[in-house]
Amino acid sequence: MRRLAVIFGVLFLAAGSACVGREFQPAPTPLPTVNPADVETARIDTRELTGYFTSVDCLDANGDREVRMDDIEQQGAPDVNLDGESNDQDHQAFADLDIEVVGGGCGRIRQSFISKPSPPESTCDNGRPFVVIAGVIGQTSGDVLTLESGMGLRALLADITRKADEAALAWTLVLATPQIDGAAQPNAAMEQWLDVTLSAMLAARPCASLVLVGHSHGAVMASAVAARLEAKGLSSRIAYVALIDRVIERYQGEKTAIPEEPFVFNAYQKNSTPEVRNGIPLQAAGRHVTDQDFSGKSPNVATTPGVPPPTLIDHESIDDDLDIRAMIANEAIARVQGLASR
Ligand SMILES: [Ca+2]
Ligand SMILES: [Ca+2]
Ligand SMILES: [Ca+2]
Repeated sequence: MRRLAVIFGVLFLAAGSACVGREFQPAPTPLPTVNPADVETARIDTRELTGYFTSVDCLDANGDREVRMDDIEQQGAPDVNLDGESNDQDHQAFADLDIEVVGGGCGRIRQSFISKPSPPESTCDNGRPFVVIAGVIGQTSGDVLTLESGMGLRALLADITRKADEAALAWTLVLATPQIDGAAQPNAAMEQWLDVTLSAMLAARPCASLVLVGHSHGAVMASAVAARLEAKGLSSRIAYVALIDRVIERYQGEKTAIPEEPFVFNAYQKNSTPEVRNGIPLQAAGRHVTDQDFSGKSPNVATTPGVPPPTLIDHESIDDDLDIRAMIANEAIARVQGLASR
């Protein structure tokens, strides 16, 4: 019943945004925001994962246009310690949170998804290494609930979870957009949100490491968040960062920070027009960055019947490429295993 209601809601919202425009604004409908009890299913490529979605701008419970810890205490916190409930330990993680929102009703856009751990009972006590697999989709994709958005990045995340299963690693998946719609500074707000939630997840599980991947603006977010975590002394917990065609055009958060210590794979291409839609080498001297230019590569992507793939890889297809996805998934899990065996 709940699922039906969600599907109906999505159809309604899709119809509303496409046809109704500004003349008619339906009354704000409360969304399930962070409560881990509001478990839903997310389709991540061919995997169906249970977890819950967050609409960060909808968390301003007291309506003062700031999302802070006192709001989180009223609304329930994301289950960042992954024990299956929203409790005080989760609330404490948000002690320094301060996200300014535009106000006037929340935007009903779901900006992040956190899956339940797999396997569910995994803790650091059982000796099994744990990895937080976090991915940020590209800028044009509004809602992480929408199946049509960020398909390549979702498929990459599914690849990484399958590799983690093969390697007998426990994991949790985090999927996010590169902006919090409804925040005064959408990109910077998500940098803060992911910083807080991911560092809390790592703090709650001393055996956990982090894999962070992103495409387009999601890649800018991934590098910015990795740099923030490093500034908190967490660089030894970051197993691997993969940036896929990192495009900074119109990104309004932290565009220049690249972490010093973690391994960063920067995959880019130069075939798209205009030129600002191409990734660039980071040439981050002194850092553990590997730049790789895939401009000469024919895309190895699933095709729609009757629609030929582009001759050369471009900004839209680079995240879908099966070869690049396999490279990243293999390297990510190898790095996690390398950290775990230290
Ligand atoms: Ca507030
Ligand atoms: Ca909890
Ligand atoms: Ca794509």
